Amino acid sequence: MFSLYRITKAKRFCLQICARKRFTVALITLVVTLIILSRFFTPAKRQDDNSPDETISVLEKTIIPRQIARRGTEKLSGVEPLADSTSSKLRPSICPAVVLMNTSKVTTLGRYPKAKRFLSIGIASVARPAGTNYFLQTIQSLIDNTSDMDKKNTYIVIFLADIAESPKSTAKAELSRTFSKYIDDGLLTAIEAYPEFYPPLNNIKKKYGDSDTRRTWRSKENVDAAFVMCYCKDLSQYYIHLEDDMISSPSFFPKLENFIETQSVKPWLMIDAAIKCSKAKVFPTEHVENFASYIYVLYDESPIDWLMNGWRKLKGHGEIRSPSASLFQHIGDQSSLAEKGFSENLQREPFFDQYDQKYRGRNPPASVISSMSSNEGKPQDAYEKGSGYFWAINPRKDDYVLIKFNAPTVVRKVFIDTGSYHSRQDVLRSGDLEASFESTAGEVKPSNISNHCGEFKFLGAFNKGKVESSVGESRSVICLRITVLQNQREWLYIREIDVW
Ligand SMILES: *[C@@H]1O[C@H](CO)[C@@H](O)[C@H](O)[C@H]1NC(C)=O
Ligand SMILES: *[C@@H]1O[C@H](CO)[C@@H](O)[C@H](O)[C@H]1NC(C)=O
Ligand SMILES: CC(=O)N[C@H]1CO[C@H](CO)[C@@H](O)[C@@H]1O
Repeated sequence: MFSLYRITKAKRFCLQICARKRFTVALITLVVTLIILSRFFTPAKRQDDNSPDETISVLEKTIIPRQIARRGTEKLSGVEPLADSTSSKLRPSICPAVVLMNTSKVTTLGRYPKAKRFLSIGIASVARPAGTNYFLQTIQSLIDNTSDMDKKNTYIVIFLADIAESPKSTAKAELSRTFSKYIDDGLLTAIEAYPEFYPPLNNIKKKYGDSDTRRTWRSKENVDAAFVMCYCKDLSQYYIHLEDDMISSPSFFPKLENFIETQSVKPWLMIDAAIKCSKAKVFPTEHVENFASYIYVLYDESPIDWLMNGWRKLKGHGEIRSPSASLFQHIGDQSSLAEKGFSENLQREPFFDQYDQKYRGRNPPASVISSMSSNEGKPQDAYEKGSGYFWAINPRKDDYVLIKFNAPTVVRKVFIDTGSYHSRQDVLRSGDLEASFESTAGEVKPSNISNHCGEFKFLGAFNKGKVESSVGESRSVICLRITVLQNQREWLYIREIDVW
């Protein structure tokens, strides 16, 4: 009885406790739900003060302009109308409305493009100390190294990002004087921002031991990048974010096109068209607006290259993808940040893709074979148009790569480059380039390396993994041969065989 009473009491006690527990859980759930719902139904509080959440208020302010922007783009003309690629999924964005970008306040030289192209190149430029500038050279090189056909599929947008008026006027005068034809053609556009776009740039929080001026400089660089990205986000399929002190590789457009086509891992967020200095990033434009918003929000946290790599990692695309040689080379020795001063040979690309015979189609038809076995690629790949290469295992003395022309051909010059970003050490340490010629009598002496090339004559020795040789013979060449002169521990990455 006693025990029964005890049990019943205990049970009742438990019931009370449990009921109270259940009530508490229900109450907490209700409160949490209410809090969550209230977030949706009450207007978010404005934050006009300098609270750390300033960026959120910026986002709120820009969602509305974005909706206007969308309406503004509905009636575009052109073959392929410009359209907001993410219009079905509204995401917070810091990008100003297209209607605003398409005013003389922002588009100050040239015009806001009408039709979508393959590529847009965005360059943010600020004046450097002592009047040094590189952007004219950068634009000149982009123009010179793009074929007329590819020019019709490209936009170059230069953002004059100084706050002060006078450097912008000087830059505009120089651009008009040098490139008026391309501005009129719609290839080149110069843009400017308006002060409201910029969050506070002074008293940036202390970090990394950077000086005040450096913190301001790197923070502004992030906002500058966001602005030009916003401008370009709807202009093309792919976007390159380029610094204002770079030159391009010859035929960089088809090279880039080829590199994009051959991406084996899809989708991708960002690829590096130059490695050493994070100064030429390529994005599919559907990611550009998100990326611009991301660097804008974190503008005072880190330098732009850290943010770029951070984004890649956060998105689970940590792997850096790059062509085996850079398509852009850094030329600026004088930073726009005065305290960085002048630095000689800073951040030069060790593997800059300086040649383009493959892309210009001179490499005459030939079959390419090798005595070495392959880690990746075939010997032919290093010779054919495209970003292919031949990565050979264990080069030994007397190993060779043999190029036999389908028909004997007069050769003016040969260039061969070995090594790459993917295998920096794998250059030909010791090797010769040779050629065999059609003899005047027409007879061909067979040599040991079959294929009936005839006797070989020395053209040049490899130096730092490269050889360039003018042939200087009027006789037609039957074969070219790369011969390995010494065993080497490193493998051999043959990236480029160009024949003029
Ligand atoms: C930009 O403005 C011009 C002139 O007002 C107009 O003709 C053009 O359609 C506009 N372009 C876009 C993309 O809004
Ligand atoms: C051809 O090969 C043989 C044996 O493999 C060698 O003794 C000879 O020197 C080679 N001749 C030439 C021209 O390389
Ligand atoms: C092949 C070609 O046109 N190359 C040009 C690339 O750009 C540089 C800089 O403007 C020129 O010097 C090259 O001639």
